Amino acid sequence: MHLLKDRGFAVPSSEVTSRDVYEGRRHMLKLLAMGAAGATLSAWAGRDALAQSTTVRPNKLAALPGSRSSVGGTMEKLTPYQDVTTYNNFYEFGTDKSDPGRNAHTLKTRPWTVAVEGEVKKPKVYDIDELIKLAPMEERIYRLRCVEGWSMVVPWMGYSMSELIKRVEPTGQAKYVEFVTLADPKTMPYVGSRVLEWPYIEGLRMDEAMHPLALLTFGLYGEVLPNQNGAPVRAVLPWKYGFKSGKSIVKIRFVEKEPRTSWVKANSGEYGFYSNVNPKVDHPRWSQATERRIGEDGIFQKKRPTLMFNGYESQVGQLYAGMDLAKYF
Ligand SMILES: Nc1nc2c(c(=O)[nH]1)N[C@H]1C(S)=C(S)[C@@H](COP(=O)(O)O)O[C@H]1N2
Ligand SMILES: [Mo]
Repeated sequence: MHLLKDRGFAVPSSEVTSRDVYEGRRHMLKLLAMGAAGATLSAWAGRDALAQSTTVRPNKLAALPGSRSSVGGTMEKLTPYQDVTTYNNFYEFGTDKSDPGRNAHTLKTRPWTVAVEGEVKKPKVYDIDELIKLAPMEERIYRLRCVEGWSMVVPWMGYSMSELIKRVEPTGQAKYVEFVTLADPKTMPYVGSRVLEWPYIEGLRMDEAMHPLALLTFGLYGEVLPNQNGAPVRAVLPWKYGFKSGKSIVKIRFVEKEPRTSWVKANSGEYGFYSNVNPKVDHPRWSQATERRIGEDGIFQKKRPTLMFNGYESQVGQLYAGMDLAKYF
């Protein structure tokens, strides 16, 4: 495995796109899968070494084992790793897109527990390393559309939230799920600022949380989540605006009433509980009809049309049948 790492590549790293590298790693994954018995830890380490040798990685992160999923797959070009990890919203670490990438190194992701409680027959405090192994991890390539008008395509790693939900056995009273994320003033410089009420709280209706697309996410690009992307565990809900996908989750509560989420508390006229991506329902201060793909910037770069439910209408449309989406925005 040393050989791989030390040999390097003739092409300068700047000329190798993350996509190329990632395709290479995928190919290697396929080879490993074909000789499944040989897919040992050292092989995983080798795969990682290959990736390390061809991209500039600010942090060396552990590889996550997982298989490719057909759920929500898109053929669109992946947003480069560099952009995914340096252009972020994570207000606990600052309101500038570059703040989380610069500040989130202070976040301590071990030890870490996630308390699953409320209207469930089997409440439990999960250690993060137990949660990671709860169900087989899959890679899901999802678009993430921020309410601010930009989007990314990211290969996330995780498993459907339903895997966790069915294990804790919600009671008949469980109508909604609330996600509470970490609010630690010692490691998060903006907790205490007035931009939002802390902790950052998000929520879903039960049937939304049970939808197979709803991903409990532990990694991206085959590695554990960088802190700025919500380590060690976050939600990714690809048909909803990005702010619904809470980062660095510490508590999952099953409740009877619709949770009061941080953004609804901050401005209920601008942000609703549902926040489904919808090009026909504008934000009071801007249009939601188009979006800018991160990594494709340039003065001549055309904006992309925003798709209903961010392109996942055939999968999730039924959840909202008969609902007035302008009212329940
Ligand atoms: N805890 C927490 N989670 C959060 C946020 C935040 O500020 N705090 N920002 C949200 C917003 S607005 C978006 S667009 C996505 C961005 O995720 P990414 O940085 O991994 O692209 O995270 C969401 N999750
Ligand atoms: Mo966002």
